[in-house]
Amino acid sequence: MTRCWFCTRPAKAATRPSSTSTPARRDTDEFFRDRFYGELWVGRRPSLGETTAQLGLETAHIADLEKALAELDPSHTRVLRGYDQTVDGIVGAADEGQRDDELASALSELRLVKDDWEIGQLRNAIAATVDGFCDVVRAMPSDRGFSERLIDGVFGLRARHDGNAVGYGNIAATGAHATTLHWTQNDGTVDPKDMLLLDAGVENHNFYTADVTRTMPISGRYSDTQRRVYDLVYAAQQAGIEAVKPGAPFKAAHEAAMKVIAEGLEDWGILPVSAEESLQEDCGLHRRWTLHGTSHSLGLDVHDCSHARAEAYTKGDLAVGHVLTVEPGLYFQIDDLTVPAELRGIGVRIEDDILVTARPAPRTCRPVCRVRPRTWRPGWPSSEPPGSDCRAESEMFVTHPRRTC
Ligand SMILES: [Mn+2]
Repeated sequence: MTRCWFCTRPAKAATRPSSTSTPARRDTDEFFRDRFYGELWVGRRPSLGETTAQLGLETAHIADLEKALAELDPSHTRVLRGYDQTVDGIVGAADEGQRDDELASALSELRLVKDDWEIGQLRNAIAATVDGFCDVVRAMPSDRGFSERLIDGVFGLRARHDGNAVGYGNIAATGAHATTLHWTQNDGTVDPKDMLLLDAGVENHNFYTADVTRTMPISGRYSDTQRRVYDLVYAAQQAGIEAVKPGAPFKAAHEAAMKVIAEGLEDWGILPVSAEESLQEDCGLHRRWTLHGTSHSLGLDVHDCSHARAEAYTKGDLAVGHVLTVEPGLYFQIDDLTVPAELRGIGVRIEDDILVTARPAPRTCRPVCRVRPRTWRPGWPSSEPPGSDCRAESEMFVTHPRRTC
């Protein structure tokens, strides 16, 4: 990384000449002795001049940063805080931070609608992610124990090879680990009779990330109980995706998915009240087993646009170009005595990345992966992908089969 800083300033103040020097080259001590930035240690890096040309922004040596920031008038400066402690510390916040909050919100809201280039980037990240899921299925033995690290590592290899890195820490959760929402330790021993919940996304070379989750049987075949939970979450996700359309509230997918979940739990005799009552704002007993929201914006960050004002995002309406996840889940903790013993320790989440389009777009309707595990058994994949019912007011980047991965 070049040691430069960027700052927008009124044009009249932008008098500092662009430096085209290469201060870290061989004629400096930095070249030889700086193990963080010296080129002898870390290799060639762009000069300030090269960086200025590449970005179209004025740059300066980082040694000048403190003085330049100290000269700024906080009442005429806004800082996107939380990214650089030095900048945060030197530039005071005016108006109790309100001006900075406005900047953060504005930047987030600019990212809500993705343009064609960004959509291409997300498709690129998702395609690599699909390949990563297939890699994992290919690598998993289905007839003996192995470590979750295998899953973590195989997906990580795809992410590093096809993209920049993983967009967030892989969640490679097997068995009861799947009931831990952010199981990133990934150090368990896999029992082939369990399911794998894999929540992972490749961050591509331009830093756009996918966010996909599949819950699949390690052996290639669900038990009846695993299938029952999977099918309910799948139905909830389909209902959520169907609710995604321009002009619909952002929360529509969540509400549609939760209705399916609550009704399913009522049918199973688990919910202590009716689904209708549970779905009331002041009740929500089903949330004991759903734990999280159904959707978030996706883009450069896995939780993109997180500083957008609620009225523009979570309490706003969907628009063409929004990209969001739809990812309901059901989690029965291993020690949850309020559910039948057979459900305890089962966690299922299914997640896809959805682009809001003006007209119904044909969904791809293909599994994330249809490869055989290393020890193939009949029943994998266990059903064909859905056919005629595959249209919605949204475009699925990634779809899945009814019951496999
Ligand atoms: Mn997600």
